[in-house]
Amino acid sequence: MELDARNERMDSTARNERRDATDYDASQIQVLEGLEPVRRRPGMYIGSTGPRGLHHLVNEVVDNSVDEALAGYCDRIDVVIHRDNSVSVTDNGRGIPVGIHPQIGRPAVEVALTRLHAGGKFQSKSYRVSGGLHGVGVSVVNALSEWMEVEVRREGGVFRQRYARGVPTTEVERVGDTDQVGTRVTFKPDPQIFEETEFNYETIAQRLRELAYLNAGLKITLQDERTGQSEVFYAEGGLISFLEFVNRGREPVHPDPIYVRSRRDGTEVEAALQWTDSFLESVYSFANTIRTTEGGTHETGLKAALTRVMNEYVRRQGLLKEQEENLSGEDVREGLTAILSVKLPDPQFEGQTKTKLGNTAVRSTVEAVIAEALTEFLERNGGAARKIADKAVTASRAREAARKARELVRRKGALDVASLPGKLTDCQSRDPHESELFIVEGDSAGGNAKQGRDRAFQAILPLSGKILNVEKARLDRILNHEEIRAIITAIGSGIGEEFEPRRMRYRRIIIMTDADVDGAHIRTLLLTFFYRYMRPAIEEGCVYVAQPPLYRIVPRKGKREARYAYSDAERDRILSRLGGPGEADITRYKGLGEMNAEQLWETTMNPETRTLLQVTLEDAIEADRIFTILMGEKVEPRREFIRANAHLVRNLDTIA
Ligand code: 0RA
Repeated sequence: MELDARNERMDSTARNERRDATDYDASQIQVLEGLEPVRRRPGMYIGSTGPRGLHHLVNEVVDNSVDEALAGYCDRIDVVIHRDNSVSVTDNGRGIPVGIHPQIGRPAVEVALTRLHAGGKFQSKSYRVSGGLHGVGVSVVNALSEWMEVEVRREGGVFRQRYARGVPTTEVERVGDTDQVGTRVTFKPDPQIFEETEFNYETIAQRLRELAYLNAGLKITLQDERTGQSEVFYAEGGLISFLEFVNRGREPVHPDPIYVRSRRDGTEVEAALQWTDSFLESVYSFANTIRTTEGGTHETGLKAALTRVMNEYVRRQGLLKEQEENLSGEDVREGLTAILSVKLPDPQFEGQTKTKLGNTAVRSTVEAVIAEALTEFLERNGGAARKIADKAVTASRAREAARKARELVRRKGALDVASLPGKLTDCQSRDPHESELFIVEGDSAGGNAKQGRDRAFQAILPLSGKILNVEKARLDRILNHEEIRAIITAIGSGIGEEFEPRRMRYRRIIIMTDADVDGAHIRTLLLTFFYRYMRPAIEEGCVYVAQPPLYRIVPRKGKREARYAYSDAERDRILSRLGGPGEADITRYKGLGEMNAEQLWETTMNPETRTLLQVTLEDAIEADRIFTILMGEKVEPRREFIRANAHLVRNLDTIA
């Protein structure tokens, strides 16, 4: 959508300026009060004023356009990040109504953008996304923006209104004619509110990609005017494309995914399923395009259907012995990748993070749809059915073996704190909240860390052997691996479904590896282990990556006090401050072992001076996919990935 005529735009700007100064009346003061609470307590509405909250503004505006798409009126959304970090979201929906709101006596678009929760009252309610952090309305974004501009095309006209920090600075003005329809919202986040106002391309791209998968046929574009980067997100295959994206790097057990899309009792159920040779399950569910991380009734329905239908199948085929127990849900889901998306009126979001679907009726609806689709698939695809069933039966028997192995290990006390691994040098404190565990690559670096540490609260666990790739091993093998067992025992809070964050002996677990390829590999293996078997530790922000310096720089003149650089850019900055490269001696650290104990403490371990990267799961799907690509069996995608993302950890993490 282009602006219709340039001189029209200039005219209206001139008019607006006059109005800014004079046209304030009582109703606008009231509007201001309407959004005051949002500016006073932004966290209540958008979660935080950090990077997450900042990006939430974009999601919020985009969600409104997606609602228009869900209602069937819009098939295109264009997102532009401008040079000044303002963002435009343009859709070709019906356009926010501009007529006078009968109760309030102001144009509806103004009401929607300046009153709290006003948005939801207008738009066709049936599919309004109304849970979690989403659905708070564009007015919240308006309140938290230095300025906002809305441009509506409908009823033959182009209408525009501008705002500053949620307060209109112009009337809703008709600025041109058009035969198009749609809405464009442009906003610039308020630096008075946000710690940082710079948008991250990848963060925005990930959500838009996900939205395109969840809305087959919806075309979303992203353009970054700061860098010239741009992308088109469009998935004709919808969830099947999504599944293929997640499963890249995994070896499917059967070639064609199981796909169903069905509308029943007012709920649309869409699912794509495929088993792979992985030992892990990846189930991703969504309700009205919101990721339901905590699951809920739709996910329960899916799982119930899978377990029931697969048990019926293996019994009918005689694949389980009479006396053998039924397959458990976990057995059936081993290696399964499933994407489930439901769309329903009035979704109820519950749970700690409001990402658990609560609508009771959805459970049986989803169960029925999935059971029917899976039964039909198994009947029609004998070969695939047999492979899926064999995998579940093998999983069931292996799980029984793992249970016995775990029991044996437990009976021997190998996972108890009482039998702390000999290699662990523990700290004096018993208070997890002040205790830190450094997992250190190599015995020599481990030795330095032991000498350099503050024994009051820092424990050291050196790793000498190789770390098992947990992506390729079942639990029984993982539990028999010495290095992994040392980690489990030292942390002391169990693993997998029995993991209890409250029993963790350290609330900070710090991975400290060399800044080379081997170090990166060990770090990825460790992160994979935490991700797969101690995920709550990551979710609760307890896992960190240490940042040893890359360079030691000693000036040739003056006091010759050493400086440390953690990146090439920092090295160059320090050098230019010292007067150029000839003015200092530079050492490049290839490994932790090259630092002495004192240097290690000063640069990497001392809480006063160190930098830690906190590992977060901003986007579990992306993390899952990346872990699989990096750790899985398929070599081709791995190469491709490493080429595309040279600095991998930073892609998974946000900086603390
Ligand atoms: C209220 C009513 C109608 C559409 C919208 C709101 C609407 C809101 C947004 C926000 C971003 N894009 C949007 N597109 C539409 C429907 C009014 C009618 O019946 O024409």
